[in-house]
Amino acid sequence: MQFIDQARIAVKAGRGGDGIVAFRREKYVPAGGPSGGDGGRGADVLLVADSNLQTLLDFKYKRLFQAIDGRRGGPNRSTGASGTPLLIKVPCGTEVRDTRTGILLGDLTDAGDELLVAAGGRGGLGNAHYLSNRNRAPEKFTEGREGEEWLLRLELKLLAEVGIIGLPNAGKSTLISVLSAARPKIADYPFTTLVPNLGVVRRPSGDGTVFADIPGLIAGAAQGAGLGHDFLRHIERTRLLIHLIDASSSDVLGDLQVVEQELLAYGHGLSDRPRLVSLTKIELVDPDELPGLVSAVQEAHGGLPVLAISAAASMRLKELLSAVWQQLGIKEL
Ligand SMILES: Nc1nc2c(ncn2[C@@H]2O[C@H](COP(=O)(O)OP(=O)(O)OP(=O)(O)O)[C@@H](O)[C@H]2O)c(=O)[nH]1
Ligand SMILES: [Mg+2]
Repeated sequence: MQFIDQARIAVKAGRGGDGIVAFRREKYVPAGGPSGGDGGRGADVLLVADSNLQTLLDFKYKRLFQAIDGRRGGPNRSTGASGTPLLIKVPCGTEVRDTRTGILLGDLTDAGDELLVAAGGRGGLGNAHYLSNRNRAPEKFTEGREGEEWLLRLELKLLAEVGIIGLPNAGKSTLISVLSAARPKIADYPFTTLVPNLGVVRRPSGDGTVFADIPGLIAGAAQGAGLGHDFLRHIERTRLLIHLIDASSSDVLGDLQVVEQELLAYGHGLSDRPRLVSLTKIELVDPDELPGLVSAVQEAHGGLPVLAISAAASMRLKELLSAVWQQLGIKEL
């Protein structure tokens, strides 16, 4: 499932260096000719697609990108140094538009794709260029040109990598609201969530992974009950599911089975999709009974690890995320 991540950035290329006025000074040459060199070019700004990035999260913090200016020309016709281009890394799939007109400037699809977004200013000319028969000692030079400056809108279609599933009221929306900046509606009745909510959760490396809070699943959903069929469409492309179960439910094992059963009934390989089963709202459970409950769920879930968390009370969320990163093959720092 997709949603659009957006960022606005300002890019400014470097100004060209000025040309200079200088004259040759050599032994035995009384009046040397003009020798002022040209200014160097200002640095360009380029966007480069990088497969290590998944979201535009970084651009929420840094929005202004300025490339360096070209250097002034030197004596003896030496040209000033040009600025090294400023490369801004963006995720693969980023579309770049001019903010003012909305015109598409480019699409960085594959890793390594580059797009010039602001050209550096040309360097000015030194006086060496202005030598003529009429003027043997020109004092003329030109200034470097300003670099281009643009306001850009970056857009990226994000794929949710992690889907949060479970019965209605399990606490799915609450979980995404504490893990990300998403602010879905949360209420103590079923089917509060009718369309998925997406949130970007920061990885240990600083980049983000998209989580989707999926509408509640009920028995018969595979046949279309509740929001059944939408559900399939939403989670088909996720890589990992977090199956949330309300630990305070009167029938925790029954709740686990209902959802697991529906995954099987859906087919499309959903029941093979890696998933983390997680009991939530654990602060509502008697602490003496919790370990027994966790082992019972673990046993029913084929011995796979079961995490016990509370989104509302912020308990063991770090452990949950560690497990998510591990499952996705993302290294922790
Ligand atoms: N005590 C406690 N209550 C929680 C916790 N997480 C969620 N809740 C409450 O459980 C109720 C349902 O939470 P939601 O996050 O809306 O549940 P949901 O799974 O998104 O529900 P649907 O969208 O209807 O499928 C709300 O009243 C929440 O405040 C928790 O960790 N502890
Ligand atoms: Mg919800």
